[in-house]
This record gives sequence, structure tokens and C-alpha cells, in this order.
Amino acid sequence: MAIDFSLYLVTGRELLPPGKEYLESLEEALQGGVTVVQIREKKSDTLEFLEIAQSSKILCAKYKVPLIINDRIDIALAVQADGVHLGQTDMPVHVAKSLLPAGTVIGVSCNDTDHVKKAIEDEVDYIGIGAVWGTTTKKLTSPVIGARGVGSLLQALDGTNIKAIAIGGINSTNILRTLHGSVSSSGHRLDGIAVVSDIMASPAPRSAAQRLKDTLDAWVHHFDVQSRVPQVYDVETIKNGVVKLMQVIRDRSPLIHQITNVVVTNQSANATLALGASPIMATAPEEMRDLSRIPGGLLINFGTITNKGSMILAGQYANEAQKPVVFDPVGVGATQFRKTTASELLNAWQASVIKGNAGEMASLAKSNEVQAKGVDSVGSGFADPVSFIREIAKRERCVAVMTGPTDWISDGAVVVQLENGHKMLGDITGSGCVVGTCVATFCAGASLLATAPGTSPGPELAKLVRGDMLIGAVGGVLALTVAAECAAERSDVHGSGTFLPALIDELYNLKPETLLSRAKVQVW
Ligand code: 3NM
Ligand code: MG
Repeated sequence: MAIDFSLYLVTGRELLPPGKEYLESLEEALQGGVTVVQIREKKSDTLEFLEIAQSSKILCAKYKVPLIINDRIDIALAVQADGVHLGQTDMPVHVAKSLLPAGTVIGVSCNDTDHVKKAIEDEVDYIGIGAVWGTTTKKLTSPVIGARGVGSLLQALDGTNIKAIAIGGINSTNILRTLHGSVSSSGHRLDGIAVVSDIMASPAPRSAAQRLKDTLDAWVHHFDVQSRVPQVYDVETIKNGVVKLMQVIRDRSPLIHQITNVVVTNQSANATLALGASPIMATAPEEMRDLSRIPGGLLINFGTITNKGSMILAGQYANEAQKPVVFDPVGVGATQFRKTTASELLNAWQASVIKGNAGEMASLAKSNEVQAKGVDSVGSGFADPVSFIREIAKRERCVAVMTGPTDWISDGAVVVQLENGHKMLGDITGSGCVVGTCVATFCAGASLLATAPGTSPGPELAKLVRGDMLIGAVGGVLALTVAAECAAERSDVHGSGTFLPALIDELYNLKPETLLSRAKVQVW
């Protein structure tokens, strides 16, 4: 049978809140839009399990929702369930199949690609990929995968009809991040998500289910729309988009929250002000949630990693608030600690833009083409930077920016090549960090533009971040590199000491027509 796996409820009676009966909760969850139910009874005796399965089956039938039994083939047979779900240490699939009627849906839990390969050999109907996030509902025996890790398991399913759902710690605040991040670079997406506690432990399971379902529906719709009307970029749309953002930033002065390094804090804050936005360089974990509620954007620059906890929280809250998150993994190739921290951060939240020089991006991509040495890049020595940057963007599900003499920016489809800038940018400290600041500022402008009064919020519900992050990223890079050209040409600039204040001046005075006439943009 064809099952809609989009909102897959796994039961957990031990999680029911005080005053809630199991069947009452199950019925409310079904009313809220659950599309398939798995009965999971880890502690019940056979008789109790059977009775729960029987009464659940009657309710599910009322709502025409299929019923799946966890682990126990005998119970599945006894209640004529639609399917069984098998863990890695449960009955082998081929044995289960030999016992069950033909057509019984079979699902297995997978937490690595070997499990997926085996599931394909066994011709299962679906796999549950987990645990995607930390959970206390089940004692986990393997590491949490993270949305980023789900992609490689999904990719292993390419070319099959096997459906995939993610499970483990999914709730209404991380569902968008889960859906958005759990995609393979080949474009393989989840067919649904499975939850236990977000629905079962809720005093209002109907609205808990409804919230998840609304997001899932909007997400599916979003891809429908996207595949029907692909976004087309040409040089003119890009340049005009950037100029529009300059104005939005000056008119609405978004708050740019920056957790950055001690070397560049002051000049980054001044660059933000020069563009017309408001900087706040807050680092205390206690204020991360409040800051996420103010319209604007977030920059996380880990040039000096002393606030990792705040970096994690700030990004998670920004994801929840659908605000842009710009990540600048300064010197990520230089030490093992930086590499590990970058992974940890990218697993904790979804970046809207990742920005780095060639060495940093190579390290993130684990490419050997360019070796990262300290915090200075060794030049963009890529044979094929267009494909490289497109692949990183696809893999990380975000806009990728690689800076250097030529800047490369991609959303995973289009690649924008920029040729502005001046070599004096290399003579001051932190010019790369200030590019990150400018990108965060322009992305915040893009996000404000998308949520301006009068714009329809419809498809935006399904987006992890509102607004056009590609234009935002291009705008940030162009503003700084064009301002650098203007500054370097000034007769009062005699060296790197006078270049820095001149650069801030030129950002402050940057005119749309200057940007339009100087911008050297190519689209691939
Ligand atoms: N299986 P919650 S995680 C039943 O990783 C189950 O295979 C998992 O519960 C796996 O939605 C899990 O409350 C528990 O976090 C999921
Ligand atoms: Mg099991």
C-alpha cells in the first residue's frame, strides 16, 4: 500500500502528560494530521501490547491512517497491521517477510550507510534515519547524526523507491532546520519526519501535530513552486537587487548581531554602522534568545573561539526565528579544534551563508586542492572554482562564498563571479571578517525586504530563512570590494594605516551609481 509518510507518529505511552489518556491523545494527534502511526511498546507484556494495538487500530481506521507495529511480528499478524518497523537488532527483514502477508509494509531503522545498503538489498519499503537530534525518549546506541549527516544516508537511497523519514528529537522549533538540512547533494530529500515526544508528551497533541503538519505541507508546496518557477538570475537582476538592499538597510537599519573575534570587533561594528545598520557584538548566552527576536541578521565568526556555547545558541535561535545566519569559519584548516568546532556548529544550526577564503573553503570541503595554512589563504588554486563552490553550496544547503582576488558565490545552482577589490585589503587585518559583516548586513536587508508589510508570508513559512541570500551575499562582497577600490584611489591614503579609515568612509558614502558602474559581475 502507498503510505503518506510525512507526519509519522511513534507512540510512547510513558510520555503522556498528567491527565491525558493514551487513546484520547492518539485521537487528537490523528485529528491534527498525523499520516501514519507506529505502536511502540518497549515495556509492555504481550497481552497489554496486543490490547493497545487493537484499540489503536480501530482509531487509526476511523481516520484512515495506516498502523505499523514496532518489532513484534506476532502482534502485527494478530491485529493485521499495515506494517512492521524493525530495528537493527530485531528480526531480520527476510525472516519477517517470510512470516508476514505479502504487501505488509516493512521499515527499518538506519544510522549509517551500511544499514541503508542492507535495507536496499532487503527491499524494504522505508527507512527511519536517526537519531537526527539528541533525544531522551530512547537510549541511543549510536551517535546523533545531525541534519547534515542525514544527506549521505539519503544519497545511498538514490535510484530506489524506498521512502525515508528522519527521527530523534524533532519538534516544531527544529522541523524546518531538519527538513532543510536533511538533503543529499544529489537533491534527495526526506519523505517525512517521525516524532514521539513532541506529540505524545504534549498536553495539546492536536495542535502539536497540526503545527508540524502545517510546516510539512508548506515545505512540500515550496518545492512544488520552486520546481515550476525556477529563480533566474542575470547580471542586471543581481546588480539591481543589491542596490535595492543598500536602500533597505539604510531605511530600516537592521540589527546585526555579531559574535566575532577580538581582533576585528571594532572595525566590524564600524563597517555595520557605515552601511546604515546597527551592530551589537553580544556574546553572553543569556541574551541570545532575546536578540534573535529582533529583525536583522546573525554573524558567527570564530576567529577566536571563546564563545562556542553562545555561537550554538545564537544560531539555533536565529534558525527558529527564520533569520539569516552567516558563518565565517576563520582559519578553519589551521587546527583540529577549529575543524571540530566548525562541524559542531554546522550540525547545531543551518547556516544561510558560509563565507571563507580558498583555504577555509577547501578545508570545509576537505579538498586537497588548496591546503589551509594558518588563517591566511594560499590563493584560490582551484582548477574549477565554479563547480567547487556550487558543490559546497549544495552540500551545505546554503549560499557559499569564496573570497580572494576573484570572489565566487553560489546558491548551489547559479555561480556569481566578482572581480572587484584592491590588494590593499590584504594589508589590513580582518578585511575578510569585515566582508562577513557586510554579507550579514546585506542578508539582513534581504530578510527585511522579504518580510516587508504587504509581502505574502505564504511560501516563506517553509523557508528556513526569508529573503534572497544569494543577492545578500553578493551585495555584502560588492559593497566592501567596491569601497576598497574607492578608498585605495584616494590621494589621502598613503598606506594601510590610512586605508582602513578611508575604507569605512567609502562604505559610509557608497552610492548606488558607484556600485552599479564599478561592479564586475559574471554569472555562470
Ligand atoms: N528511534 P522523540 S530515536 C523511537 O534513532 C526512536 O532510531 C530513534 O523520540 C532512532 O521524537 C527515537 O521524542 C525516539 O525524540 C524519538
Ligand atoms: Mg526495535
